[in-house]
Amino acid sequence: MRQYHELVADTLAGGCYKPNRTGVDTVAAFSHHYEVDLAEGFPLLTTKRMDGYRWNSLIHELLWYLSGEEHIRDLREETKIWDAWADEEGHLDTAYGRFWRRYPVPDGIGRLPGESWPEEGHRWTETETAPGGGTRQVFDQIGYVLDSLDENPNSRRLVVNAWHPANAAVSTLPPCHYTFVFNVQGDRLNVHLTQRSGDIALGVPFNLAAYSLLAHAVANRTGFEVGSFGHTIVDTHIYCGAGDRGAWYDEHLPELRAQLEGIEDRSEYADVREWLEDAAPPEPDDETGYDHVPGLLTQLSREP
Ligand code: UFP
Repeated sequence: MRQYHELVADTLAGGCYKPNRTGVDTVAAFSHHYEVDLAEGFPLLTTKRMDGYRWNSLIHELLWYLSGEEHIRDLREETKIWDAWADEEGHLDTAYGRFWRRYPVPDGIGRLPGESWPEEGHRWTETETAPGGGTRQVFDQIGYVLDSLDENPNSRRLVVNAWHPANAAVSTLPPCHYTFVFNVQGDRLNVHLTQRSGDIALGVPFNLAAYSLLAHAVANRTGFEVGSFGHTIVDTHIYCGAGDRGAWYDEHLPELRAQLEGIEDRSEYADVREWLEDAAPPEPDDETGYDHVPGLLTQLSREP
């Protein structure tokens, strides 16, 4: 897929070296946007394996989000992708689906003290029992979007937000793909996803496929033609260090190199291909672990 290969190429050509919390260093770049017209075909990468267990995981993860569950007891019957982030009982503090379907709302939010929550707000709110006892009010963002697409499809407020600052501040993995917007143009339903952090080799291929699938599902349910998927990624990165997670990450560069082989117009990517052909996963220095930095920067500073 041209847009994905451009993302790889732009990050490698324009990115800079960036250590991060994982201990495996990245080549990272700031703010990339692309669009895919879903009416022309489904954006499942063919240059990377996305079938079998991987596709099954993607579907069940999306269904789990839509269920609004805050535990993975059912999900882990199907896929292990969230196991590492959950406790023995299956609870985890990353809360995509929970916030999609049950975003916490203090009673009377947005109102002055003493004023009541407007009647129409109750359509999508529910009172549920909080884990520690007592009750809390929650808001179903997906329900709101589906109803609005029926009743007011030209709305520019069809936002679903998975980011809760207080949760994000303490979560072991705050949402990467943290907000998305539905947008109708004519009879086409478009979806735009904003992602704060995108692991190009591992995460992004699944993120773009999952939201494209969601676009199809919502278009199907609401009677629109499927439109485009737009994706903005703030920190795009490729892991290339040989840190404590070792050989697993060393596969990213060779794998992306293989994927770029598939690009049709090779002239556009000549320098990136050259870079990739030369690049080897950097070895960590005994003392600092970062002795590959100068070499990496020299390679990255080549004029395009
Ligand atoms: N990541 C993705 N997509 C996801 C997901 C994680 O690319 O759907 F859950 C990657 C991005 C980053 C890491 O490399 O996982 C999260 O680390 P951080 O929170 O430090 O950005």
